[in-house]
Amino acid sequence: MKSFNELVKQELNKYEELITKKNEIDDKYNGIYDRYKNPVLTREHIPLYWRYDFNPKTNPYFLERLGINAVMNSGAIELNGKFYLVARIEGNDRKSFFAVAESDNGIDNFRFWDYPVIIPDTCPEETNVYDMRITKHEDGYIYGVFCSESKDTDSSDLSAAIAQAGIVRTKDLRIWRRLPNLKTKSPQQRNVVLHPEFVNGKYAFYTRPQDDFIQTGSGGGICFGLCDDINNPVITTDEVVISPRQYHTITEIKNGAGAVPIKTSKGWIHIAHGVRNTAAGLRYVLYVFATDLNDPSKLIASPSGAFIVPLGHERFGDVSNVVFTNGVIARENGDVFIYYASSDTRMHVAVTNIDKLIDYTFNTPSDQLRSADCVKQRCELISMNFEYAKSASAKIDF
Ligand code: M1P
Repeated sequence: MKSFNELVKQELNKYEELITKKNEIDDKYNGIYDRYKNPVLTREHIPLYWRYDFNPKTNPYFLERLGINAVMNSGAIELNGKFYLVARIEGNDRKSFFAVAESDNGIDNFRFWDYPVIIPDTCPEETNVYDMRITKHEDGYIYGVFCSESKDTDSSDLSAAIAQAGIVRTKDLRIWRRLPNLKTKSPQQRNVVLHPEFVNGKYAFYTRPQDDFIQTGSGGGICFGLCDDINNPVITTDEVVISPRQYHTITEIKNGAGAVPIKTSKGWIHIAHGVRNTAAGLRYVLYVFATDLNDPSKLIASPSGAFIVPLGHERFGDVSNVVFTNGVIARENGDVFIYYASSDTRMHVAVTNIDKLIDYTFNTPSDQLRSADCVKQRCELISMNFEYAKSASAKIDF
């Protein structure tokens, strides 16, 4: 049997090996982005001193005392050339909290800071917090907007809950001040994102009104609304739908804003999630749309179908068949790092650049909504390729 010290050494070595492992591009090609082979964060990336008591007197068998179940849905930001993920960590007790992980290159070697994020505990009824979107706002603050979940005490159903948008702000990701939760006309809100610029001099939010904790009900999709005062955050305008749910598409059951939209020369590019139902349960995929630079409530491009779907091992986990994003880093040099969780279990990265993302967003044909029209659309592409292959300049043999 290994001694206490041997076990400690063994686990610390395993941890260091994992954290310092190099990541590599996966060979799955679509031209749009490169997926990386290894997850960037998993529950094994959580420091051992968050999980074990290292004192042999109080923990003679070196047992894990406070285990971690999953590391997922992470907000993302670049500060002073470093990449930061504000990850959702879920303990074995099912409660989520936030923690900052830092990397020099955004694709591997993410290391958590010593302590999790301490959010001021201002809502006694709040049971769980998760899925923080990080917005570097033009007012000079970094905002975190997250889901604040409480028990629905008016319901006789033990599991009934209420989701609201909690708001915090910081300058350095270390000291966070809590603002009141966002007020909207909807009884529940999840997947709320703060737009990085003022719109008509106001703070602008992407919302996802929902009638119930899980079902969006009458909620028509991803909405947009304005707020006069971030210290008293109330959506004073109507929440207008900018990316609707639609029958027989990837957003049929629900959708939700993902990362903070990316400002490009052609418009704001949004990477969101869409949900459909299947015999095996809900399937979450990522999709893209764009809104007008001057009026971010106006949809200007809607490439057809899914942008990222769960593949291979990504399909399995705590909530299988799910990919979810709430963090993207678009760098000054044009590189775009898309952080996404798979199956509510672990975090991955896919990397592209702004030119490819613009090309994808504005030149991918839109969903024709009916099989007959979709096959027509595909046949046009095939005929075009056959024509091109016959031309003198092409050297392609299909
Ligand atoms: O389990 C999948 C996702 O479900 C929720 O997303 P939505 O509100 O769109 O259904 C979120 O709770 C998210 O955390 C989770 O990953």
